Amino acid sequence: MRKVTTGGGWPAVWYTLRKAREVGGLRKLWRAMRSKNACKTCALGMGGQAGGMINEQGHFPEVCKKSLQAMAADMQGAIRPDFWSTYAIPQLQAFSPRELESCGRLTQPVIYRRGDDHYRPIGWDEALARIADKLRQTKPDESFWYFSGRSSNEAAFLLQLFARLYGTNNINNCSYYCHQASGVGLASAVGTGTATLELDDLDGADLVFVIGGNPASNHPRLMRTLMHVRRRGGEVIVINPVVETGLVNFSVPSDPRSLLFGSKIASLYVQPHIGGDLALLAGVAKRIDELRASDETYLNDCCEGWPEYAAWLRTLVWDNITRLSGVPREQIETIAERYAKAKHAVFSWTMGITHHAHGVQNVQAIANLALLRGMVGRPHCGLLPIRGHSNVQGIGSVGVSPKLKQAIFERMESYFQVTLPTQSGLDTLACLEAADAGRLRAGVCLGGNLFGASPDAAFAAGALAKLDLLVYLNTTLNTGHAHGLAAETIILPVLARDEEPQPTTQESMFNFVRLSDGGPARHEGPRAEVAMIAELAKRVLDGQTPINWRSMQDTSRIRQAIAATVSGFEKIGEIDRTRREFAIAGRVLHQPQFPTASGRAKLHAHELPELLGGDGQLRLMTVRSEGQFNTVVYEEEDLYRGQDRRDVILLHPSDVRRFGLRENQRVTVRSEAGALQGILVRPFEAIKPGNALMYYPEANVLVPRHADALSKTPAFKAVPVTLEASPLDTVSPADRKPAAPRVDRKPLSSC
Ligand SMILES: Nc1nc2c(c(=O)[nH]1)N[C@H]1C(S)=C(S)[C@@H](COP(=O)(O)OP(=O)(O)OC[C@H]3O[C@@H](n4cnc5c(=O)[nH]c(N)nc54)[C@H](O)[C@@H]3O)O[C@H]1N2
Ligand SMILES: Nc1nc2c(c(=O)[nH]1)N[C@H]1C(S)=C(S)[C@@H](COP(=O)(O)OP(=O)(O)OC[C@H]3O[C@@H](n4cnc5c(=O)[nH]c(N)nc54)[C@H](O)[C@@H]3O)O[C@H]1N2
Ligand SMILES: [Mo]
Repeated sequence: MRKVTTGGGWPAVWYTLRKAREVGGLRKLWRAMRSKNACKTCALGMGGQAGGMINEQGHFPEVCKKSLQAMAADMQGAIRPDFWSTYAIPQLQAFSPRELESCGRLTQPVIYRRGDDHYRPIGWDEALARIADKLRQTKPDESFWYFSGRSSNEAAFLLQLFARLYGTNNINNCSYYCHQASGVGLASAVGTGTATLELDDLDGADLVFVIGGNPASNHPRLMRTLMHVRRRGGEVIVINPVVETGLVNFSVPSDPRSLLFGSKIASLYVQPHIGGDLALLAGVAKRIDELRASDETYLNDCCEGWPEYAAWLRTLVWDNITRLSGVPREQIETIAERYAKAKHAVFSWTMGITHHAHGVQNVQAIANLALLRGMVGRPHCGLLPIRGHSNVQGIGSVGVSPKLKQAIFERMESYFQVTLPTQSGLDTLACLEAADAGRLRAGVCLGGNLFGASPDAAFAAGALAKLDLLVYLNTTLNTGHAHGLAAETIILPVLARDEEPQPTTQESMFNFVRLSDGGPARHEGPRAEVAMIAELAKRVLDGQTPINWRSMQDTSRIRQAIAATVSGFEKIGEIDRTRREFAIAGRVLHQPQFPTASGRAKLHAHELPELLGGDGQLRLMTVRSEGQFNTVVYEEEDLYRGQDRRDVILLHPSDVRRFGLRENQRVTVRSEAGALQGILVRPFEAIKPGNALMYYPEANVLVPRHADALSKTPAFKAVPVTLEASPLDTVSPADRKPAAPRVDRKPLSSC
């Protein structure tokens, strides 16, 4: 398959038309996309009167393939009632992630009990009664509560409240697999865990760093902003071991000039080794110091640790920096020179930075570099973790975390007149480890795919299998429902955001709270998340707390509680009346006064880590393709990297030769955690030699459970692997298409 040379553009437009046909016409899709609901995909915060197509500055329309995919997925027909008796568990396990997603919408509660061959539909009353009974028989600290980032602030607040009053702090969200290192790193450096700037600030930036991310594919709407930085004569410096097509050239569909002629994005593209960022960022900082381009007044007045940090920079040896980063000294000097000239620099990053055993240190190193030139605490510059799920930030803000902030804890106790548990709670990976050790009995998952998202897939399946009860609240089927099976597993079907009967709210990565109106249900059967959570809480805790759980089915009642207990969210209490979306108070830093104990920012010196992998090994990153959203795969091909299927490993041609391999030869990829057989070797010029790329979630078989000690985020992007020729050898061209469904498929859903 040929690799495209530009991201976005006409393929994105044709794709819109194709998706529209699949869901019953352009008008239907357009109407769905225009409903006033925050966009379901990334956390850029699209919303407003024309729904997922207007950003916080009112730019419209922004076509994004991802939001269309997510919308079309929710507009699918219902899974047919005979699906459950037709497909036994081993057949569900044989479905690919894409096949599971395209089975259709979940509309009935279903139950699987160990020893059965199939899931079986059950009534709502029976499902909720069984869950409530089991929870009442379980010691609270033998349960865990996992949240994905798609649900509303209201559902998240209510479920964490229920779990705490039930008696546990084992409450966590997908952030522990995502941006936790950003939260921890930012808090240690500047005192806040979120972006220090707002969307408007980007309009004045003359240099944007894009580090360890592929926004052309994962945050397409950011591309318009990057295009404008270049049009203004500014710079975009990309740091990534892979030259991602869309970061070189992108056609912004809503901009006629860009759509026709394409837009240059990166003005400088730097390729470190996987895990080489810490050395690279330290090298840039060292050069800034050598050039005397640091802002001494700011560093002395507004920061702590400058003398120690400066002394450390001066001890660093260039040979070490270039060896550990994989970037030549001249290129590091070029980055520093361009940064030295910038007046307003923004530093953005994503998973290439956080998915490492030194993820927090990576984030601190980015903050160091920004602080060095006084780029935090002024308009038009700052630190910008580019978030993943559309409401992952909001879910964290309203209390989904093992430890509540002290202020929220106290206000929740006094507002609800309750006593909250104080024992320490477990992060996401720790929950799986506790389950594996037999210390947990029950789990509740609000959305997401805990099995598919976790490292070491064999371990994750084994850990979940040790539970007595696992409850999933989901919209569609995913690999977790097939492989993450407890002795009793119950799936409860939920309404998507734009089908909710009441308004809900979400928070963007720019700390902006959006209002979603909801809309008519597309299917009979799924229930609103809040209604279901309130009902379950009533069944488990009725009479034991002063809370009237039935009244908590009302989302405006929950918003009153959030307004009273979560600082910065006061305005959410009036949003039903005012309909005014708002920026959360106290987050954006336009003055160099930091919410740390001393009021100053802090610089951190680090030990530079050795590159992973010895002789005969490659460093493997596990990433997203252009056609997937996390564990949900919409298309097998990856247009931007020129791949027609997902069971591939991408290597630099020099590594293909070095290991004596051939294109399309099948290999076994082996790591400390496991092995994947029959993987096709694909030469890929765009990757830095010594490094390799595979697609998540399939590659989670290979990812060990090594996590960053400070943030508990697994090192999904740094897995040493070896390759062995596979007995299956080379694939014939006819076999190059994605594997045909391995089960006899009847029509799965009815529209
Ligand atoms: N289409 C689509 N959009 C999405 C998602 C999706 O799955 N599909 N997921 C959403 C979510 S939850 C998230 S968190 C974001 C994820 O957004 P990204 O972080 O952009 O996604 P990844 O595919 O994990 O890609 C990470 C990038 O990091 C680079 N990289 C890998 N290792 C390193 C390294 O050591 N150093 C550096 N500098 N770079 C490295 C890879 O080459 C790749 O370009 O996207 C969100 N948006
Ligand atoms: N190897 C490797 N592993 C990774 C990563 C990686 O880059 N490499 N990335 C990590 C990252 S960044 C993340 S964020 C995690 C993702 O982890 P999760 O958030 O746990 O997983 P998703 O695949 O986003 O969850 C998809 C499911 O969400 C459900 N869903 C969709 N909309 C709704 C809704 O409105 N309500 C409810 N209740 N359910 C809904 C659907 O049923 C769908 O199947 O994976 C992590 N795992
Ligand atoms: Mo994420």
